[in-house]
Amino acid sequence: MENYKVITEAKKLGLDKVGFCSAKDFNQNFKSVIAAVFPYYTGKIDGSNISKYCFGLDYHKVVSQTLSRLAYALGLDVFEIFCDIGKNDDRKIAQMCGLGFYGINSLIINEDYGSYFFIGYIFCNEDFEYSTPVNTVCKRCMACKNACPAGAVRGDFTIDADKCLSSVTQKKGELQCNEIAMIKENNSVFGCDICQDVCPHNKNAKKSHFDAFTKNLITKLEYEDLANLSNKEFLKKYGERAFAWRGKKVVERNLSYIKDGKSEK
Ligand code: B12
Ligand code: SF4
Ligand code: SF4
Repeated sequence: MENYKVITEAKKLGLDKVGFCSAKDFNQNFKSVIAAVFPYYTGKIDGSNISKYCFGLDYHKVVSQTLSRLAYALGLDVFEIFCDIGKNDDRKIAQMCGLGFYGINSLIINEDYGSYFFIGYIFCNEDFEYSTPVNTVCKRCMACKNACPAGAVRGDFTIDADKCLSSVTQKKGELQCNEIAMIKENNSVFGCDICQDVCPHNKNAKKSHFDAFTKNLITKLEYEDLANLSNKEFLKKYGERAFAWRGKKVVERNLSYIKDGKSEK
């Protein structure tokens, strides 16, 4: 299949950055990968206590619906769509597809959207002219390493996922004292954006043009929003949001730490 056919159909769906690589290193059952970026930045919002990637609708659904439409428009019959699931390394695929470079914060960054984008892709059996992988890296200013509240940014393009606040906020069960303190200090109900917010590549990041990520945003949660909801009601109210995927208990727990932290002051 000609690359331009994919590029043209992708543009109609709002996908302005797509790339192609061989599937050989990622999935033996397919020939090629078509990857795309899904920007989610909505501009500076004060007072939020959840991560930017959770402001809009759940990206897993948005990405898979958009890529399903693309696969349909291209007439693909055998294909598989991924975003954030499965054992594939999404960042490696994006880099191989020419969609961005590695940051010290371990994320993939590009000139247009900084690092505020999701990565989604289609495995298929078409032949393409493959993109040139991006072999540059970020500015290596180390602002992310210095700002990380968990000391999780190692400085070699990897992070210590166990320490990472984003991971802590998503963990089920009881948290350690230092983890609770980190949630309180950073007012983090779900996710963490610190190593992205300080990155110079994000200074002029373009805003998202996807309605799903720019309309009906939830940028802040209060303990009272959840307090009287049953699990079923929680899912009804927030089920389409990415912060809901670990269930009500995790979000409520984090909110309770923040609420307690405030009353102590
Ligand atoms: C597990 C996971 C997490 C874990 C661990 C993250 C991590 N960095 O490993 C936690 C919960 C902490 C997490 C947090 C976040 N995540 Co996450 N996460 C994933 C997931 C599901 C798997 C990642 C994984 O397997 N890591 C383990 C190994 C592979 O990572 P690693 O040790 O860092 O290895 C890298 C380096 O070795 C590097 N590398 C290897 N060789 C070389 C050579 C050179 C020269 C260089 C420069 C680099 C390099 O490449 C490897 C990755 O490609 C991916 C989706 C997927 N399936 O890929 C999303 C994904 C990485 N997450 C994503 C997002 C958005 C986030 C958050 C921003 C969300 C938030 N706001 O809270 C944070 C960011 C934290 C951070 N600084 O990384 C996006 C990133 C998009 C982007 N622009 O890069 C992804 C790709 C999901 C998606 N499809 O959009 N995440
Ligand atoms: S997401 Fe937060 S805790 Fe995790 S590496 Fe980045 S700054 Fe550190
Ligand atoms: S803050 Fe600096 S070191 Fe960290 S990813 Fe951005 S440019 Fe690289």
